[in-house]
Amino acid sequence: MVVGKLKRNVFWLTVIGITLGAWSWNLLPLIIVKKKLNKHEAGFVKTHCSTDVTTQPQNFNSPTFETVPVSKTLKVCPAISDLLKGKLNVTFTEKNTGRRNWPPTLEEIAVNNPDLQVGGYYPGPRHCKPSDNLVIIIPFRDRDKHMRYLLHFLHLILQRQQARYMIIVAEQDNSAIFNKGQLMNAAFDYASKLPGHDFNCYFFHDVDLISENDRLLYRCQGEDKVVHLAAHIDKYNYLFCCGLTVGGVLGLTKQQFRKVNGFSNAYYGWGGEDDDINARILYVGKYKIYRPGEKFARFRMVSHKSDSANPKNPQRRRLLQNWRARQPKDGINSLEAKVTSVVKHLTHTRMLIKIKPEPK
Ligand code: UD2
Ligand code: MN
Repeated sequence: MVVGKLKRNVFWLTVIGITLGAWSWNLLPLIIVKKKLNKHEAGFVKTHCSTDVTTQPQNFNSPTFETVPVSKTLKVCPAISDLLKGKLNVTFTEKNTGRRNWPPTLEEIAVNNPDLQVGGYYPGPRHCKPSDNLVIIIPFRDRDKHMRYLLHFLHLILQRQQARYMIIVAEQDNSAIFNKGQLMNAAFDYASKLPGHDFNCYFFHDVDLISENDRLLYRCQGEDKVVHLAAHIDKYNYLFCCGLTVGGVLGLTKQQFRKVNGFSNAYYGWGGEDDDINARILYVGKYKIYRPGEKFARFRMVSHKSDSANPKNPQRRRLLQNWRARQPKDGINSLEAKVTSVVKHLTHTRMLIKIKPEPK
């Protein structure tokens, strides 16, 4: 009797055990997927609704970020895309365009670029695999018109170049003196950690510079060279002179930017930060600087006055003198700027960044 009861109990316990086991086994993949999703979302849903006047309608700010996996079977895109047009008609004068409004609005730019995904992300052409995974970082405050000119031209250029890319506008969130280095570093930090992407090439891009030729490629050139594109600008009669170093449009791989410790955070106001990173590139990274020839590398600068909150930095020469002593501990490893919001428009990711106040 007792033995029979024991056998029955063992039987039922086994049945319950197997049922529970199978149930949790079925649930397991679901639990894992959910965990991944949460992790994935956490990277993107820092997004807040924007109060910015240039904000697009809410549906453009969807909190999800669709990353389209690039098929492994695709061939790498040709080194020179056959979609390139060459010289472009870059104009800032409305009457030269035959349009009613110039520059276009963000909504119009989005409509002109139907393959963009939220955050200003373009996954690359459908039929080939781009060689780089590119991020364009634009330091910004109070230059709305310039930004729309740039976004209008740059999206079209990059898509014809068959790049896979994302555009980030790194906007200073306070009225303190402008600090371009901190904005660049904060945007690099954000982009280089975005889940689902492995951005390997970063172009730091003044908002007011437009390439006049789409044959000038936004592409990194390996680990031993950094790329300086903006050596010939209409404002300076296309002469590479007058103390220009690596300002304007500068491209580094992720590894190169980390090696030099990014930009210095110490330059408040106009000037110096470009010369400082120039020294880091040459003497810490020991990289060469690749400057494509003037045939293609020509830029127009939207004319602008100096910004009242970006006065010439009186400390810039003194700071530059001791760049080497600061470099190991002043850069992406010591960044104290705070990202206050990230808003994903169709045309770009807009980061608002509170920079560290200038030490007294
Ligand atoms: C030169 C450099 C630039 C930078 C600067 C000194 C070139 C071609 N450019 O530009 O890279 O080193 O000198 O700091 O060598 N900005 C705003 N709002 C502001 C102030 C600046 O958005 O209120 C951004 C914007 O992206 C602008 C950039 O910072 O294009 C550089 O400032 P700039 O255009 O006033 O300086 P510029 O033309 O002398
Ligand atoms: Mn400028």
